[in-house]
Amino acid sequence: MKSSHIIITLSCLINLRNAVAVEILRPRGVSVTKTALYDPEKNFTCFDGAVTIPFLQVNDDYCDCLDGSDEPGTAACSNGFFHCTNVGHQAVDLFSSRVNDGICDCCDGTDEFDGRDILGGGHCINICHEMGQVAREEAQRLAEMQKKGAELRREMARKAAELKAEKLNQLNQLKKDQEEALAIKVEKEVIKSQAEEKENAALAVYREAEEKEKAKKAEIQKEENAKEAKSMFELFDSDRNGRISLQELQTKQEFDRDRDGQVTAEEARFFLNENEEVGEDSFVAECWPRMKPFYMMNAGKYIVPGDGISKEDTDDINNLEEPNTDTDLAEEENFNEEVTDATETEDYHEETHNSDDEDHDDAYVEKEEEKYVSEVQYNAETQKIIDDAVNARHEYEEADRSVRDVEREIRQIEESLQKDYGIDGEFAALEGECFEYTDREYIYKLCPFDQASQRPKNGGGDTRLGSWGHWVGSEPNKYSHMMYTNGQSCWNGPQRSTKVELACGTENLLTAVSEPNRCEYKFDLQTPAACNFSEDSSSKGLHDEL
Ligand code: MAN
Repeated sequence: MKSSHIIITLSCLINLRNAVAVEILRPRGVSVTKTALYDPEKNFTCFDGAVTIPFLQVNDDYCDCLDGSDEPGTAACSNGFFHCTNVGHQAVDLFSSRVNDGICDCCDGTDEFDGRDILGGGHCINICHEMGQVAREEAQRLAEMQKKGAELRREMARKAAELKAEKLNQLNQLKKDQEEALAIKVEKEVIKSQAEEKENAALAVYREAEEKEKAKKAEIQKEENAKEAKSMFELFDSDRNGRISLQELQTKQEFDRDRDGQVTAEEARFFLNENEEVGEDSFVAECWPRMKPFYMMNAGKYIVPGDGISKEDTDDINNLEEPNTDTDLAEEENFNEEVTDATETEDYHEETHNSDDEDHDDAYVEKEEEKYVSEVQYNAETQKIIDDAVNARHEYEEADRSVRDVEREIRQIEESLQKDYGIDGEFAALEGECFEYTDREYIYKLCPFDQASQRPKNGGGDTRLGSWGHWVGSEPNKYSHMMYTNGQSCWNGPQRSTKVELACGTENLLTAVSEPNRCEYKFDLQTPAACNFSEDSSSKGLHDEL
């Protein structure tokens, strides 16, 4: 059995202020707080109460207790713990497997009581004082940083409260503005309705006149079409018998629909509306409207609907002309030559010329009509009514826009007032600010309460890594982590998201960014807003074990 006891003389240092020498008798690897459980005058009962052994068997390098409590100072129990007192620094509980393993784990060297130090090549030496000194200085620095951070946090919270009060005032004012704007809108709407009622009544007279004018124009047009049709009838009725036959039409090359050089009886019949011959009335009413487009086409005109030509016919004709291949062109040239040689040539040209003129006339009429619609000259009284209505509409639109503007501002302020900016609103100051962090590949950007993004260093656009979602810190500090969600979709993966871990610091700084899982990012943000200073945390790490 190895020595089961050690006498530890502690210069018990309480913050290094009062040096008091005390002697405490306790087995190796036992903390001061557990000393009473190891009384050399009594048998030892395992902590789990299962077995009681003679005290001599404590630390005898044989594991008697299932909970390992009889071997606090040896490696005999695999589940035991060794307590390093580490006077001058922090006490530590080690797994007992680390006792006497040739590596100095405790800064006071007590875990290697046979003195071996494989790594250092000599004996373990007590370096607790030096380590404690460094730790205390670091703890002091941290405490000061946290104290300063906490002051800044208070300032941020104070400003947030001011801002909130300001926003509430603004909201009150805006609600009043909203009421006024709504009242004006209602007023303007009434004025607009009245003005438009008057305008409609005044314009009704003009609309009626317009309709009449249009009908008159249509009548004139109809008459002109009939006149044109009659003159064409005379032209085609070469035997002057008052009827137009298939044979008469077959002499007119213009009706060669398939352009094979001759007008067949079928082609002629098509233009005579499937009749063998027609009299003037049928010609005027049914045949000429069918024929006219072919005349136009052969004169190289683009046909527009109207003049008794249906939209379908017009489209047919125009579509016929489109696929004008080289062969088509050649054929057309031949055809024109033939026409020039023919006896009807003069008539043909004359007629073409005439219909050209009529075309100009049609266009003129149409233009005039349009002009009439858009540029009607109203009398002074009507014009005033129209102007009043235009103004009333304009003023109503202005009033409506004012209402919408005020409502938008109200919405923005209400949204901002509803946002959770921390216990004291301390995080509010981060809104509107953006922080960047650059690694080897990307420039990361965090705009708190807005969004997180990533931009390749060597150029390229921003990738959205998430929009502000909610606080996700676990209790008691919900405000330790932020979550930004619904970022750009990852190829074959989830939508990007970012978790921001907040730490206390004396300035707002993005200190690290990583991507622990593909398209899931972690940002580390330092900010005074995260400094929740308390006396406990300020003194943490400064005490050592008595
Ligand atoms: C981009 C970046 C990366 C991400 C991959 C996923 O390259 O957004 O952060 O891992 O896309 O394909």
